[in-house]
Amino acid sequence: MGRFHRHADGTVRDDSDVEGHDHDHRDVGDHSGYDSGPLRVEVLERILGENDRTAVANAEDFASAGVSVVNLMSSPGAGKTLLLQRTLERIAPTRRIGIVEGDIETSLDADRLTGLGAAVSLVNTGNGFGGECHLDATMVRSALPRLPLAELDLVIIENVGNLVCPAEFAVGEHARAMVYSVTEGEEKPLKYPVMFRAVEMVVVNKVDLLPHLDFDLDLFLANLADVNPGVRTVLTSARTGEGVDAWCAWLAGITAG
Ligand SMILES: Nc1nc2c(ncn2[C@@H]2O[C@H](COP(=O)(O)OP(=O)(O)O)[C@@H](O)[C@H]2O)c(=O)[nH]1
Ligand SMILES: [Mg+2]
Repeated sequence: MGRFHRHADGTVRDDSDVEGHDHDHRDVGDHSGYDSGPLRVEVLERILGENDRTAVANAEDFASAGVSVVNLMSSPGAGKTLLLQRTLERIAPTRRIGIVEGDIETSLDADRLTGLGAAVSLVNTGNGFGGECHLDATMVRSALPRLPLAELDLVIIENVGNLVCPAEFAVGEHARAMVYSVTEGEEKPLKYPVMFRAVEMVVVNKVDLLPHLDFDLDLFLANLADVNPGVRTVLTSARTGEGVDAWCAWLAGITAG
């Protein structure tokens, strides 16, 4: 697997129905600036085609287990793991939760999520997956035998921290969400539109820090609406717990259908 990524060229990619993709007309970006352009496009098409076939296999396994699956993405440090700790404290007593924890190296985050009532399966992309900056469908598939899938209600995938690459790989999930920290600035939806368009929910986290920042929340929300009109948002502080119930209510509405 090489480090090939589709470029943010303004096109919208909807992976919510991975079976509906037209594999023969994939948007693989403009590689004409490279001498190796045609080769790059061919390799990229094959990588993405293989990924989508595996994503369909994952989706079939999720369907037969009757489990809902959310792909949670963000920049490094936006607060995915702390939000998931708060989430498990609230919902693991009443729902059977599995976590796929994606990191390049270490079990640090998987360790933080262990002991909170969820089954946790770690994928280190540095261990056999070339140290990739995202989870693809094959990596998620490698994590599934370590989860009691048929006994679970909901699987949450904590993707590798990265604001670009994870959005480009469907993994068979039913919904996609991202955590965005108010420390990241107002303009990132405009600079990283592929990620912000790929999700149905943006968790705007670390709102406890707002009094100490010059972050313009209204401007951020306007930029977000420019690239993804109608996307759901919830304001949270994973530190104080503010807004986490609203996030959990959204999670409860995700169905495997
Ligand atoms: N003040 C504040 N800090 C937070 C919040 N959420 C996460 N953090 C901190 O941000 C850092 C990164 O959080 P982490 O959950 O590891 O982010 P991840 O890399 O997206 O999984 C840690 O020091 C967290 O304690 C929040 O809502 N408010
Ligand atoms: Mg984390």
